[in-house]
Amino acid sequence: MPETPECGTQLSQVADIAARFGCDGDIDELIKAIFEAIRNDGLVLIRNLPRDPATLLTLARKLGRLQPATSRAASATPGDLAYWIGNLDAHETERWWGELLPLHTAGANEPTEPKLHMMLMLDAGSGLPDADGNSGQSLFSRVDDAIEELGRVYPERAEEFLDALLHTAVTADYIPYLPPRPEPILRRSSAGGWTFRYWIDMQKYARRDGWSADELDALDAFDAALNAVRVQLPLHAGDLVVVDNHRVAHGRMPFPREQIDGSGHRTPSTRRVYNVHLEADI
Ligand SMILES: O=C(O)CCC(=O)C(=O)O
Ligand SMILES: [Fe+2]
Repeated sequence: MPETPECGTQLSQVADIAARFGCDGDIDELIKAIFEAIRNDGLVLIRNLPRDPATLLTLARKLGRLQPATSRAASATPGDLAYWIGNLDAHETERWWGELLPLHTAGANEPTEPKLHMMLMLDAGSGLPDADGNSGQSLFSRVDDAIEELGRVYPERAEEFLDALLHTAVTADYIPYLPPRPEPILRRSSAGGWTFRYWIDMQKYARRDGWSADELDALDAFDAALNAVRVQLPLHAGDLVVVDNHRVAHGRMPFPREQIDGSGHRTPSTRRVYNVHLEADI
């Protein structure tokens, strides 16, 4: 994955970050630089932001139009942070807490898929890495890289695979009360590039939807390629990642469920990531 701009400053701060981008403290120049990085690389990392939900929303509103958080509290209203920020109350959903979170794109089965997905690392947790060296490192994988990899590994079948993925619909379960959205995984963007939607357990859903053996081969090959080209990025508290959610999947490695302090006292991991979804024209 190409290098991404970084900022080593506090954000009261947006101006300081702008300076780091060589933008002379002009917020509009900063936003332009972020968009350019996302257009080029699909993602951008900004370091050392205040871990403050209001600041996150301020920056988000400069980048696009906020979409309500999927996991928001039912009682939240647009004046509440919980209406816009995901993972505000919970560390993780029960199922993925401490486990590998497979690669996925945000809103892959929702009526509106955000164009931009922002993740602010609030607290990276202080547990030691597990036996395999995992401590919740973030994972990112670009659809373009996966398709290139597919061509390398399956020079004979890549075209057939891409055709299946462009045309075979799959219904990814996510939110039971939303209408199902059976659609293919791969799409061609208007500019001629690739975009995609991807959800955890996609292979299971395709099987349930009755995909043929050849179509399942295509999906298995794509999933393997997506994972083969994924990049691990250990985020620190205050790191913000903005991804083009139509081009880049995200996930994370497992992490220890408990933190152990100097005297052997165990407490649940404090690891916590906020997320925000945006519509944006980039
Ligand atoms: O816990 C994480 O690092 C990522 C969680 C996630 O997928 C999200 O916030 O959208
Ligand atoms: Fe996610």
